[in-house]
Amino acid sequence: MAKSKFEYVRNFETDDTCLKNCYIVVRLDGRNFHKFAEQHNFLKPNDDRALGLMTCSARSVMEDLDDIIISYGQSDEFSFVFKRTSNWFKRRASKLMTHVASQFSSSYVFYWRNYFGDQPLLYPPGFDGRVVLYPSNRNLRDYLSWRQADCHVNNLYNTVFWTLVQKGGLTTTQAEDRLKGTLAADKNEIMFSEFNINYNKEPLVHRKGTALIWEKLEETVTKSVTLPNEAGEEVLVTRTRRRVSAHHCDVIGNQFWEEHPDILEDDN
Ligand code: DGT
Ligand code: MG
Ligand code: MG
Ligand code: MG
Ligand code: MG
Repeated sequence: MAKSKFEYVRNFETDDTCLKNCYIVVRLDGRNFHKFAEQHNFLKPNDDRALGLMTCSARSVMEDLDDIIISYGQSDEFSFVFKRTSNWFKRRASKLMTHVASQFSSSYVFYWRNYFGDQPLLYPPGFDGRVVLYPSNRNLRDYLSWRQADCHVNNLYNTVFWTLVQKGGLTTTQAEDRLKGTLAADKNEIMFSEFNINYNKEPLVHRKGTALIWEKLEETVTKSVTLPNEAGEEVLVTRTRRRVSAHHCDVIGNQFWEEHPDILEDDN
């Protein structure tokens, strides 16, 4: 069929193919969640309903899209890592990012009630997305370490800040002044000596965030087979299923990566 004279407009599309051999990371972040959290009465500093819904939505992204090997989330953000050999949507950055963002956003709304019950969703939340390429395992691990370090720094600050306000009776301005210039050790000390809180015993999900990975499960089931002209027979069948599992642990050190050697592909 002859091409229409309009066909040339296709050439205005730009090539956004992600460089080969690189891990493709898509990071989403809630739009204006400071306000969203206030308006939906999120508990401070951590609302487990909100964190649960984020993780549930990330799970839906991993299960419904191809080639995501690990994802990591904290606060109002989640990062999704596509395997370096992925050829999903010909590695087009805009396709990958928009599929992740839309699947995540629609899941967030779809599953809202499961986590927030009677708290109504007052307006449609949005998430921004970006794509970053990491060419080596070291770079990818450093990326995830960076996000987990961010989780730690923010959670330590928020935990002591809201303790000073909620338990210590300070105003938010007073708590801010009190924490100005303090180091991590000072914050730990304030919580321990004044409120008898050992920060290291605070929930791991708040201190470490959430890593989602694929876990292999060996499943043995009995299956009845009927061969032609024979009586039915019960046989044991072993099959491998995979499912997404959540981990609230350190991803900065080596242990996690040694325990899950399948996540990263070799650098060479
Ligand atoms: P943005 O990302 O530039 O559109 O603006 P925000 O407001 O989303 O800022 P961001 O992403 O830097 O910070 C995340 C906000 O979400 C932060 O203000 C606190 C809020 N948030 C996240 N998780 C929780 C939670 O569990 N409880 C409460 N109270 N707030 C939370
Ligand atoms: Mg921001
Ligand atoms: Mg945000
Ligand atoms: Mg954020
Ligand atoms: Mg289409």
